[in-house]
Amino acid sequence: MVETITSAQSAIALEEKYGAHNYHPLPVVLHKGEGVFLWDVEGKRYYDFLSAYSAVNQGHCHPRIINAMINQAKELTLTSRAFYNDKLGLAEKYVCETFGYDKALFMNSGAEANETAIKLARKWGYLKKGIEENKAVIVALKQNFHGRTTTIISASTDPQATKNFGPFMPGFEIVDYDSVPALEKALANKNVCGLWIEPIQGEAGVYVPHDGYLKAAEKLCKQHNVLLMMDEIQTGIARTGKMLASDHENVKPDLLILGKALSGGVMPISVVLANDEVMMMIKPGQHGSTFGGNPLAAAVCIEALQVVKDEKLAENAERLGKIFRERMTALIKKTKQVTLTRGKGLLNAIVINDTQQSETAWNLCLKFAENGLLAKPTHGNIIRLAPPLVITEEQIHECCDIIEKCITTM
Ligand code: IF1
Repeated sequence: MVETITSAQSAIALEEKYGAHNYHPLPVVLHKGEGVFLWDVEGKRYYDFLSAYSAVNQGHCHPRIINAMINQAKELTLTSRAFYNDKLGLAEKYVCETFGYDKALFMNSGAEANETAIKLARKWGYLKKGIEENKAVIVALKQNFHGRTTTIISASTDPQATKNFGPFMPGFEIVDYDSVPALEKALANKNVCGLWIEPIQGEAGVYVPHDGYLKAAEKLCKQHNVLLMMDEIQTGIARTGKMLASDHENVKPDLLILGKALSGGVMPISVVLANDEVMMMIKPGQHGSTFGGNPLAAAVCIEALQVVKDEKLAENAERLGKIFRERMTALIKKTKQVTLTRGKGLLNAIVINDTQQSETAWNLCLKFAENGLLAKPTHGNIIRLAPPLVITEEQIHECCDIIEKCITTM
């Protein structure tokens, strides 16, 4: 007989005993999700202000996405890429037309998509830019987060991500985020094949660069014949108020890296988009994945993106994001507990008046949970607030009331 979980305590105890301790979750055991809401095993309802790290922009268990998944699952789920299937081409065409690129390469996790972009940039660097073998350099930014593979963490500046996981992959140069002079200097090196950027640094604490930074990066890349590799895994798919965060500055990356909400959170789907000059560098047998581009993912991806367009989620994020930040700005005037709010669209953070090492943000998140709202600190004093994009104006105000009440009575 299959065991079932009857209490929050027993669920937590099971994970503690049998699961690796690679996370420190809030003590909430979730059982069900619908739209902006989650329910725990005791039936308590919460507003979700994490959205599975922006993977469920379309809301939990969106009926259209779930239906697309079920219908495809009944037909065919996986063939491998040893054969063609009748869904992959449709998804490739759909994402190419949506984002304006010649070709798409589907993978699964965000980390894999970044790995794919690194390989593409290097291959292009050797074959097109004429970089000497094994000398290619990718420029990355301080406090970046691109995933957790050994190559990706080789570009990380966070000791949590790197300590005792060496030796590391060579070929990365790390420069200051949001500094154009730093890019000018780094990209002048003739061995640089790619500049690897998050348009807003999520894990670092929702750092929004100054207006014009991405445009300047794009211009410098063109000037120095360097590929602009944009990691929009967290910022893409309407989260920041446009389909892509790059759209705010009319920037068109050479390599566009997407994941998370590309599936609406129902399965891992990621993709790298590029034009032929870059994508055609990879020949049969040189890159791939058993699950990448499977027909189930293809069907889900098309529906997940169509929902974003049909429900105008970018417009909703843009409009409600403004209201949200206005409310937080008003809160800052009322209390000394919050010092700053920043973000774009519905990717926002508040900074608590305390040190990075403090537990204030954690304790505040516990209080949010008690009051029916789920969020998670990114650092000791920063809380990321990112609800599903299907949230309504009335709900945003209700959530701001909860946040305000918790903070002012802290
Ligand atoms: C975890 C943060 C979010 C990402 C960007 C690639 C990936 C991510 C810009 C890798 C993943 C996640 C993973 C999650 C925590 C999380 C996160 F707190 F670290 F910053 F979203 F806010 N590029 N972000 O944000 O994608 O391989 O995970 O599919 O626990 O690691 P993945």
